[in-house]
Amino acid sequence: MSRTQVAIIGAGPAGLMLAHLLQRAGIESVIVESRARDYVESRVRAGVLEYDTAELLNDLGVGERMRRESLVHRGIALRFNDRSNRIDFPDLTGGKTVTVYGQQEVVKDLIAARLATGAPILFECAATAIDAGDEPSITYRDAAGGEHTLDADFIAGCDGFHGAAREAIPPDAITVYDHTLPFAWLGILAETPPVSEELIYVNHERGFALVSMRSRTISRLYIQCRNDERLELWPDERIWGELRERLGSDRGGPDVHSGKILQKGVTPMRSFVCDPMRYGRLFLAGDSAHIVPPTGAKGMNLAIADVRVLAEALEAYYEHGETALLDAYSQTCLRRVWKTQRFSIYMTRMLHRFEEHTPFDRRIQLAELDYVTSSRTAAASLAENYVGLPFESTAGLRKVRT
Ligand code: RFL
Ligand code: PHB
Repeated sequence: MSRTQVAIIGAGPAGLMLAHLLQRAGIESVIVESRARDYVESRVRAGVLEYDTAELLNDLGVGERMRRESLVHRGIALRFNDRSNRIDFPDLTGGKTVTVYGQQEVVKDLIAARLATGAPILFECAATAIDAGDEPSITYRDAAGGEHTLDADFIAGCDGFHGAAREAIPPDAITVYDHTLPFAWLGILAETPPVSEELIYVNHERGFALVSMRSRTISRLYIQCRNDERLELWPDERIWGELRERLGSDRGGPDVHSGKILQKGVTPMRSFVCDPMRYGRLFLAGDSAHIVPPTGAKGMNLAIADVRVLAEALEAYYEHGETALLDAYSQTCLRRVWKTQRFSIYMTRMLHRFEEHTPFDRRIQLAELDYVTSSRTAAASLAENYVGLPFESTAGLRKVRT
C-alpha cells in the first residue's frame, strides 16, 4: 500500500468525511491517524450539528444511528439579567433546526462505515514528513516505530490544530491570523439529565455558562474560567455551585442536579486562520487551517464544510482534469471561515465577562442581548448563522466542457 490518489492525514471529522465523499465519487484514499481507534472514538468535543451537516450524514447513508439517538433542537435560550429568552430556529429560518449528537458519535459512525467498505484507516500511524511538491508523498511512523512512505496525487491535511500538515508549509508562504481570548471554558460531562430541553447560553456577572447535553441522561456543562485555570482548584461541588449561581437556580432560574462527573477539562479559546489553505498539492481542511472559539458551536461544522468543497474540487479534477476548483479551494473556504469567525466572535463577545470592561461596556453588552432577543431581524441573523449558513456549491465554477 504505497500509493493512493489522496493521502488523508487525520481521522477526525474532516478526514473521515472527506474519505467518504471521495469514495462516493470513486476516488481512492488512505487515512493515516496518529492515535488509536479507541482514543479517537472517545474524545469528547463538539455536540451541535448544523442543519446541512446532519443532512449530509443522512445523504451519505451514515445517519441511521444519529436519527435514532440524536436530539433535534428547535431553538436555544440566551439568559441574562436572570431571565431566559428563546430564539426559535424554524420560525426564523424557514424551518431549520440543529441536531445535538456528540462529535465522537459522528466519528464512530464514519469509522464503522469506512471500515465496512474495506477501505483503509491506518491507526497509530503518525505523519512525520510531508512533500507537497509535484510528486507528493507523506512519511509516517507506525506503532512499532517503522517508517513508511505513501505516494499520492494530493495530500489532505486534516490533522487538527497541532498536526504536522500546516507545519510543513514554509512560514513565508502563508499569513496567519491569531487571536487569543483572555479566558477559557471549564467543561464537564456529567450523569445528570439536561437542565432544560434546549441549550442555554448564560451571560452572568461572574462569567459565561452553557448548559448542553449529549442525551436524555447525560449533560455537557461549561463555565467560563481563567486561561491558566488549574483543575485541582475545581472540586465537583465548586463546579455545581458556580453553575447554579450563574444559572440563577436560587432566583427562579433552571436548577441543575449534581450527578457523577465523567470527564473534566479546560478548553482555551482562540481564533486562528491560515491563509491560503493550500500549498502546492497539500490542502488543509478543518482545525489544521482554522480554529473558532466554541461559543458558536461551529468548529466541526466548518471542518465538514471545507471537505465538501475539497471533495467537489477533486471530483472535477479526476472526472475532467479540471483544476479551476482546486485553484479556488482556499478562497472558497475562507469566505465561509471568516463569516464563521465573525459569528463565533460575536457570540463570544456578547456572552462572556471581560475583565477590562468598563460599566459602559457592560451596558452595551446587555443592550446587545436585549436587542437580539427583542428584534426579529436581529434574532433571525443569529438563527441563520447558528443553524448554518447555506453551503455554496462550487460546481458553478466548473468550465463547461465542449
Ligand atoms: P480533529 O478532530 O482535531 O482531528 C484531527 C485528527 O488528526 C490526528 N493527527 C494526526 N494524524 C496523523 N499524523 C499526524 N501527525 C497527526 N496529528 C494529528 C489527530 O489525532 C486527530 O484524530 O480535527 P478536524 O477533523 O478538523 O475536526 C475539527 C473539530 O474536532 C473541532 O473543530 C470541534 O471539536 C470544535 N468544537 C465544536 N465544533 C462544533 O462544530 N460544534 C460544537 O458544539 C463544538 N464544541 C468544540 C466544541 C471543541 C471543543 N474543544 C475540546 C476544543 C467544544 C469543545 C470543548
Ligand atoms: C457542546 O454541547 O459541547 C457545545 C454546545 C454548544 C456550543 C459549544 C459546545 O456552543
